[in-house]
Amino acid sequence: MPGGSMAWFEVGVMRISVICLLLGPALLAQAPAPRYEVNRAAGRIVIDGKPDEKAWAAATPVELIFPWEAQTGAKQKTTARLLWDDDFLYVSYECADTDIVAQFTERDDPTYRDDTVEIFLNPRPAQTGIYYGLEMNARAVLYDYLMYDSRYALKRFNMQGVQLATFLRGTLNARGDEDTGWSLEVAIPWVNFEEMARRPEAGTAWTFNMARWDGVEPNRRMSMWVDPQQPRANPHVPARFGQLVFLK
Ligand SMILES: [Ca+2]
Ligand SMILES: [Ca+2]
Repeated sequence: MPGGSMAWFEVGVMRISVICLLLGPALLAQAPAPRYEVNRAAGRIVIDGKPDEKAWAAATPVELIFPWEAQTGAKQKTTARLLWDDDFLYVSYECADTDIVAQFTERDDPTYRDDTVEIFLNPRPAQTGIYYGLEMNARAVLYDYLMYDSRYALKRFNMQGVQLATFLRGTLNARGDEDTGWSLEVAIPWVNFEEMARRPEAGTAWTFNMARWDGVEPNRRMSMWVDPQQPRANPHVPARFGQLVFLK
């Protein structure tokens, strides 16, 4: 039958594709997931964009990496730190930046087009279908959402009681001069996660990743805590999140 071999060929290709789809996540899962051990905040943290309180000294700094060499934006350093207490998860970012640019001003605007830092939190790592996203620009504007199936950012979900501030060492949106950088502090109340998980206790493990979008089109660059191993910039790979382990 003339069509027979073609049909067999197509089925064969389909089988190979299915095998690749099945094996892909398994192969990725073999790479050890990085682990961030988050310490308790020993003292009060004032959310003013400057992570200079004594408590921050106890937080382990991590530097974001640049997974996508094809991007043309400058490779500017970002250092992130996390802490927790009974009420909040605290995250700070320190961003070296020679040109601070951020246009969006309203909640849930697409802040990822600005100079922005991001965190993705999965409080129930046994599943990867849904997680929380916060994308915060240099003006301290929050785009928060529930990410469903790595495809649908349900932005009408609004977190309650988030405290967020930035501090700029430079001039916002003035393109002719040279800036030094900006920093951000955010405090996220645990109540926002209560439909998916209890408040963490010592030993609890969530998963998460962090990212930064930097630069102005056409020269932009995304940096990440954990490389999501994607051909193009895409942080929405919850199977590639690292561990967030809460310490006493
Ligand atoms: Ca502070
Ligand atoms: Ca929202």
